[in-house]
Amino acid sequence: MIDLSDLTAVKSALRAQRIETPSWAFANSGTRFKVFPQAGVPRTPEEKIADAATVHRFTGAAPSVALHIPWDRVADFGALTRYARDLGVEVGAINTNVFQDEDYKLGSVTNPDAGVRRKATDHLLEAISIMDATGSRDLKLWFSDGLNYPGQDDLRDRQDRLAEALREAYARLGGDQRILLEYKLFEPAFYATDIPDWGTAYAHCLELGERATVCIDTGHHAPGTNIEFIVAFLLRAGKLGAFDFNSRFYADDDLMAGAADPFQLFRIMYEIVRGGALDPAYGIKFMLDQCHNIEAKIPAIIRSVMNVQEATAKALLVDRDALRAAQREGRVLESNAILMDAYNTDVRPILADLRTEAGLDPDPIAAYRRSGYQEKIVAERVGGDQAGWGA
Ligand code: LRH
Ligand code: MN
Ligand code: MN
Repeated sequence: MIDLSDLTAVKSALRAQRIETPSWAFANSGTRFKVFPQAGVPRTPEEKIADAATVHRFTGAAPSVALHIPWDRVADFGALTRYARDLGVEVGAINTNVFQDEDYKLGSVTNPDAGVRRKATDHLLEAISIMDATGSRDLKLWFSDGLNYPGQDDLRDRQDRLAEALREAYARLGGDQRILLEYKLFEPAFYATDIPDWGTAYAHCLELGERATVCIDTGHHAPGTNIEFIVAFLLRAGKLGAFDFNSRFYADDDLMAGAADPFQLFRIMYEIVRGGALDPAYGIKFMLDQCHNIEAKIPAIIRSVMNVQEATAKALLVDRDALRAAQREGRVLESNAILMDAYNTDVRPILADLRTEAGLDPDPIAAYRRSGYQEKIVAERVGGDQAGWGA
């Protein structure tokens, strides 16, 4: 059993934890078969930010919101940043979108056509200008680029084109800005993706330099992939920059973080704790990247934040000294039991206490339901926005 008599260190680590919400998760989304519109969803970037601020108001743990360009393009990003701050949140990572334009049918930065590559690279540079205006530190890059058929294009040339575009974006970074490079096994391309895995992302980040690190989207792997191994490896190499948390059963399902496999989320967070990377000062961005197609969006995002907190609390409870000793002595069953003891501890009372101590309601979802916010947005917002897909 875990000793819960002194939770000072665990609580202070949890208090410092920050989880970034994605603007697009507040908007309508769907599969390629159907978008089920919900009443009260945001129609503008400002309304998405207001919803993100609401999640922060009830959780106290989500003080920034990632934007996706062009979905969140506005005329004045300085004004949008001030608007966010007035509501108590910061603008977080700027996500690029080079996957929704006719021109990108055969790829964006890896397209065989130099003109298309120029257009895609210019979008990356534009995103950095938006970071200048919003004070965002992170440029998050995901490319849908890839091939459907063997022979369709030259696999190796595409890597050269990718490296060239990344170099140009990297050279444009200023101050403490950095690139977070995301990978994804497949989809929309089915035969070959230009950044299919962490190894490819890592190799490109190494070429770029120290301000380029890898973003792990938990839904972007083959079934059964040991994601905590990737976390441990990248942390050791100083190349883990961010997470896009979500759950998957089969593909890039984008379900609530911690819903499909809370044990996996715990194992990931254990490697984070083990690597000393939980402290916001370490610089890892813990983001959500989800789509709530059939469930109510704001409570689903609150739930996801809570699930990440619970996995983290369990990871913090692992008796690391005992674990190290058992591991060194090769006591296999005991090592495993030490980890499982932490995982099997009910940490919800700890988090409830923490919220109460912070002046929050111990049950954020119930508090949200009671707040009347949902009724207010349903009444005020007519004709909600679509995040971008399924259109
Ligand atoms: C790609 C992805 C990437 C995008 C987001 C909307 O599947 O995970 O992070 O920017 O979805
Ligand atoms: Mn993602
Ligand atoms: Mn994804």
